[in-house]
Amino acid sequence: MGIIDHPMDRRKFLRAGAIAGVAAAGLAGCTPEAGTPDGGSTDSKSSANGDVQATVCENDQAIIDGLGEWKCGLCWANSSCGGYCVNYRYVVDGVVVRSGTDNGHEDTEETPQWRACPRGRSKSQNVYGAERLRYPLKRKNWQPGGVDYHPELRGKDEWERITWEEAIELAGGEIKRIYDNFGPESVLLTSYYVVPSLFGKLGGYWSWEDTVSYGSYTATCETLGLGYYGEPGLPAMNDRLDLKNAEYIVMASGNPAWAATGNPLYYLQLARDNGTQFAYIGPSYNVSASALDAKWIPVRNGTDTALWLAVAYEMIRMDEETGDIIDWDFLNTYTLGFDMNHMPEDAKLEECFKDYILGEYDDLPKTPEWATEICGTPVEDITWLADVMSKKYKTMLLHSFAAFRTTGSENLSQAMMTVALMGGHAGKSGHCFGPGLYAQFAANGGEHLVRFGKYDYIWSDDPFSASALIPGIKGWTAVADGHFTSYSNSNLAGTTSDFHAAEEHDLDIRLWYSCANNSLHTKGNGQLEGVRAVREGNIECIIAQDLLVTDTVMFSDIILPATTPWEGNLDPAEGDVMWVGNTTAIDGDLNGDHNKEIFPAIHPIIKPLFDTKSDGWIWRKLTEAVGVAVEDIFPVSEVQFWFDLTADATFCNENGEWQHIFNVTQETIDKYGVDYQVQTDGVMDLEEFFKQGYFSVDRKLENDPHLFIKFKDFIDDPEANPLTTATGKFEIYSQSKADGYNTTGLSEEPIKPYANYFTPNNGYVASFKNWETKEPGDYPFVLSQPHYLRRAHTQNDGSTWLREALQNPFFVSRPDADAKGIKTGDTVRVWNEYGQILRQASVLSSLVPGCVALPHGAHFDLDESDPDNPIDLGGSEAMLLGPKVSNYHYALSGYNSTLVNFEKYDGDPIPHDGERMVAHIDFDQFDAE
Ligand SMILES: Nc1nc2c(c(=O)[nH]1)N[C@H]1C(S)=C(S)[C@@H](COP(=O)(O)OP(=O)(O)OC[C@H]3O[C@@H](n4cnc5c(=O)[nH]c(N)nc54)[C@H](O)[C@@H]3O)O[C@H]1N2
Ligand SMILES: Nc1nc2c(c(=O)[nH]1)N[C@H]1C(S)=C(S)[C@@H](COP(=O)(O)OP(=O)(O)OC[C@H]3O[C@@H](n4cnc5c(=O)[nH]c(N)nc54)[C@H](O)[C@@H]3O)O[C@H]1N2
Ligand SMILES: [Mo]
Repeated sequence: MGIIDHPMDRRKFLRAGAIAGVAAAGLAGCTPEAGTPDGGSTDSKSSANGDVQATVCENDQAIIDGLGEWKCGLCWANSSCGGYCVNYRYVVDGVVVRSGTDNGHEDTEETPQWRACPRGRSKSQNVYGAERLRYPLKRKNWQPGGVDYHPELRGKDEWERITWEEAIELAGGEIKRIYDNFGPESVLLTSYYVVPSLFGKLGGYWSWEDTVSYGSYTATCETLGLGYYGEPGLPAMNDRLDLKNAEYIVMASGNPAWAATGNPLYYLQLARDNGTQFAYIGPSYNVSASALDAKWIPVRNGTDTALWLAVAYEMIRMDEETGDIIDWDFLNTYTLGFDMNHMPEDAKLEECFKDYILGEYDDLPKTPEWATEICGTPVEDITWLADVMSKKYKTMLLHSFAAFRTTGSENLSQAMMTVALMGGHAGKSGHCFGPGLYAQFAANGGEHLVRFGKYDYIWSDDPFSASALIPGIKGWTAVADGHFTSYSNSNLAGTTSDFHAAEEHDLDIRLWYSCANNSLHTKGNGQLEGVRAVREGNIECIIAQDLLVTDTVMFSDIILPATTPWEGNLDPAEGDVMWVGNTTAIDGDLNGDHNKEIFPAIHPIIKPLFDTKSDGWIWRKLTEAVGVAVEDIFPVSEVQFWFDLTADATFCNENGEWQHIFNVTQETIDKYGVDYQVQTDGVMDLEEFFKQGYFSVDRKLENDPHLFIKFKDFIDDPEANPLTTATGKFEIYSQSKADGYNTTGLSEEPIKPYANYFTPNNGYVASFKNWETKEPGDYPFVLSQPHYLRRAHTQNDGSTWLREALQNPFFVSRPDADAKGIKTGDTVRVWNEYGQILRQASVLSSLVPGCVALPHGAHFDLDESDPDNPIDLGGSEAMLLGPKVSNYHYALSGYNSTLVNFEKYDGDPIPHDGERMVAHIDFDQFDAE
């Protein structure tokens, strides 16, 4: 049986969720009667004997009677999926009993309803559900002091409930002891959230980075001219109102219907309804492609570079025949390195992209026939794509970063950029290229039209470790082995110019602090290497501060349960104050769609539940406990922080000026007891805004002052508005790209300054024992790890509603399934040299044969009954991820080029996810205390 809890009886599972809500709410007494009165969602309720039935509860009646109030209770899932969608919660007597979204006004192109997705709408399952952390806990056999801490029991020990006083004393004591005894070099802090700078004040800490979301894309943004505005490739594309001006939208990876929910798919559908034609390039014909009636151009995951080089070949060939394919004027004005007549001054190599494609240097023209053997795309599709990318059409080439999260994709950004520029698709209405299908940037480019008020003072300090960076994909191995090789000294948001030759470093981690993060799952092979690191490495203390039971929490020593962004007070007299700092909305200044045009209300809607405390409270107490002056870390109160962030927010008005959104009266200032000046230059009363839940910027279908066209400034006047590159132009030949990559010394064969093809170390071609004879290797299937509708990473995995609605299957193509006698629903075993999992198969006709997929983020449920051969029953993709380094990029997160094998499982079939529990701590046992 798995160490993380046994598959749980469905009744008990549902009861756990219901009881949590009831216990917190003091609401009880469901009567088994008719269904729910509206389209909203409610918790499944259980009757006393645990049977699940359709019921009308007191809260249903409360809704019918209008006893509660709709409040704006946002989704904090992960800003990356589309930002803070507008979610309303019906609150009765301090309990959320229904969820709804923005539907109070007409849905129009200029003012769409800002709708939420299934995850946002089922957030109450996170707040009240079975996987909610309720009390501070300590692992039974762990003792402070670094002697008696039994790391070998991590993940299988029992838990003890402790008070907050004890929790702060233990955690603060360990932080102080380890900093004093071992120094900052022994501390690992993992978080993507805004963490107060306490650890910075103590001297710093290690963090580690791999390329996470962006894959190889980030490294070359600035060197090629792709744009960088806090995040790679930003602004991602033209404004949403320009989508319909494109004749073709070519989607190269991405799946906004699952991974950018909110409005992006709606914007794309409006363009389709207006006549824009779509193509989708990817290993599967996913729901976004089908919702847009896109033409499917199949490609094996991890092989897109070959496809784009062949598209370039076809464009050159066809242009020679017809003369209307390549926009030569455009290339000659805005780019360097396409042909030998337009080389950059810093070029060290006398080679250009065009001659490379034609095979001048290696006798290998990059023809569709050459490419198809690698990428599997039919030759005629490559030719079709070359025509669509030509200068004859207004074309947008939009992508997410899925294809960049593959090994060997180092030249993909340059290959796609080159093709887009050959057709002249930049800087004009209807034309663009960039990451315009990626999550929060999807389908709506341009700078944000709303900005948060001031919040600078809470940003965390940089880690001390500026001299060396632990590559994240090998991070756990480094902790376990006490050693790592560094290839860069600044984080990977930078460029290849930060890369350096291999440097060896020792590592001795004694404290791991995880805040709002699940690195034991989401970093490298957390499941095997991570578990090895926490059980066999030197870590004396693991502190996990979270809302939910995560894989990391399960393997920690001290659990600090935080309030969700729904919980808290704004008046200290009423109890604990909310902490606005960890809400990912703060990223909203940089993040996409919804936050581009709407400003969400962040305020508490219910009181703190169970024995949880806000992140701000926890950090303050720890600060005191380790003897650092609280004012040094928190210069203002929580309420002041929240107020400044909100009241001082601005928007871009019709004249392009930044103006306050809100009017703030003295009454409001007095009400919250904050230090603020009366504000009269806004357009909406602050209290009104809290009721409405959001503010949105007016858009117009004609002459919209905010209509954004990416690269327009540069295209209109390249001299006055040069790009970030060494030459100020798009670099189809980039000396700095090549020099940066080649400094790592990882490959003997240097990468070229233009987008050349090299065989990736991992993925399809590497899967063969013999490529010439096509003799397959041990792991002949290429796995991608889609970001799944059911979850935001590992968050929501414990939601009963979503588990019942959506399985977490292993996707297989029909021919591959047939060959192995597998049908949808069959249990399959999937394995590679790193690990093995069990899952139900979902057999698809819309997947390229040889390609398989497993959704990212299922909590692991490791069955260690055979200690040498553990198997994961939860279907965690982290189990299959190896710490393989890419050809030139030492920290490229190659999730989507993972190699596996699979077979029909001959043991007992695994139950449906709706019938089994995830990683779980039985909090019921502590409820009475
Ligand atoms: N529901 C939900 N939404 C999320 C998230 C989540 O966990 N859940 N996470 C958010 C975050 S942080 C991120 S980084 C984004 C990720 O969002 P994306 O970067 O778009 O990644 P995916 O959604 O995994 O993949 C999208 C599509 O790309 C295709 N694809 C995979 N590999 C390749 C390839 O090599 N080539 C091509 N052409 N296509 C490929 C897949 O078939 C899939 O249909 O999602 C964000 N949105
Ligand atoms: N194998 C594989 N690994 C991957 C990926 C993949 O595709 N395949 N994708 C990668 C990508 S793109 C990303 S972005 C990362 C994401 O990696 P993580 O950020 O580690 O993933 P999450 O599961 O979102 O973990 C965030 C945690 O923060 C908690 N949390 C949320 N809000 C708060 C708060 O206000 N306070 C506190 N204290 N906690 C809070 C949540 O409950 C959750 O447990 O995963 C990466 N890892
Ligand atoms: Mo991500």
